[in-house]
Amino acid sequence: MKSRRKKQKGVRARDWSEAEKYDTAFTHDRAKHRKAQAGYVSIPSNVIPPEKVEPNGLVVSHSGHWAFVSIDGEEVLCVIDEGLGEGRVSVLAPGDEVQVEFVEGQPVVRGVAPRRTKLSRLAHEQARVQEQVIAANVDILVIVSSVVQPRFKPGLVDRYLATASVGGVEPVLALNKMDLVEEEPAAVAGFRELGLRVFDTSAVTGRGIEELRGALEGKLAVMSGQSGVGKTSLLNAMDPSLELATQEVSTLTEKGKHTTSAGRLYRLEGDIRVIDTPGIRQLGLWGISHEEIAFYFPEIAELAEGCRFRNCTHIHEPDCAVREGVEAGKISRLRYNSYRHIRESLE
Ligand SMILES: Nc1nc2c(ncn2[C@@H]2O[C@H](COP(=O)(O)OP(=O)(O)OP(=O)(O)O)[C@@H](O)[C@H]2O)c(=O)[nH]1
Ligand SMILES: [Mg+2]
Ligand SMILES: [Zn+2]
Repeated sequence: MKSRRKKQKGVRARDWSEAEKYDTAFTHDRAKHRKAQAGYVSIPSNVIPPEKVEPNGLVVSHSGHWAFVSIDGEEVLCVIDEGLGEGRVSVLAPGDEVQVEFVEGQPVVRGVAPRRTKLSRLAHEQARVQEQVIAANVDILVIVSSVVQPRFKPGLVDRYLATASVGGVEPVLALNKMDLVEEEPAAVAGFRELGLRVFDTSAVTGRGIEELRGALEGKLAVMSGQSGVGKTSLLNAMDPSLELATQEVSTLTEKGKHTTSAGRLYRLEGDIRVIDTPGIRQLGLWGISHEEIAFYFPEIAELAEGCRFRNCTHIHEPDCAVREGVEAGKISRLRYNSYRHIRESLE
């Protein structure tokens, strides 16, 4: 008779510690013996819903079915319950607070607590558009940009600012490789005027490193930016004992080589916790519609109250206070162009 039971969801965990036991005591049990030979034990799925999660661990890093979770100060390699996230590629993010259960000695991530804040982007994974959470429960987003090699991209900073705002994270800008130029790029003044805290840094000379450390003290932060801008180098500069791998940018294309391959949480000297992340090529916005994007440009939202039409897009309508503001120099043209680009990309 065919079994009517639905195939049970579970996790397949490699359990080498048990292998010896199976080999000796259970050789008569053929099924168990086969499993032991394959090196797997099967653990049934038992997901805990977010609101019921009582966290006992903090996700340090993860990949596929595995996660390193900090439990009582110790890093434990856990399997992730297959029922979590239902087919989503990224179920966890560094900084997630999770509940880990021990099933016959095997640690299993059973549930993820609701996130207080997050840094998310739109990702194309498994032929679907999905939310990719880069970091969870972070207080500060350090937008890392180099002034040259690779060159400064104000439009990318605008995308980060909107992303930080949606996720409830405070953004700061680390303007790195300042040892290679005389002056800040012109666009930076506009960001300062918007109230963004800017740190001129150099991982080579140590400029601005103490100030950046000061801003991160007692907090959980995430470093994000293009490849090669010096995210990992800044971590090394803040705590030389980390000795993390970095790599020079291509002299030909001035692009980074995607050295950091997975997000990972580090504890630095002096009560600082920072998540280093892989360099991004693009930052697709998640959780913002084209109608809403103006609200994430505070200076545009402010002037928009004076537009003739309530649903003014600030692109072609008559009596648009925003476009008048651009003409009058009250809104930076760079920011306005960014607004238009992002709006178009969301339509
Ligand atoms: N001159 C100069 N070079 C720097 C500075 N910071 C980093 N670099 C160099 O830039 C290159 C890239 O640095 P990484 O720290 O690997 O860059 P990353 O942002 O972590 O790159 P991914 O891991 O690929 O995302 C390395 O050769 C660093 O030595 C700086 O302040 N000044
Ligand atoms: Mg790196
Ligand atoms: Zn308008």
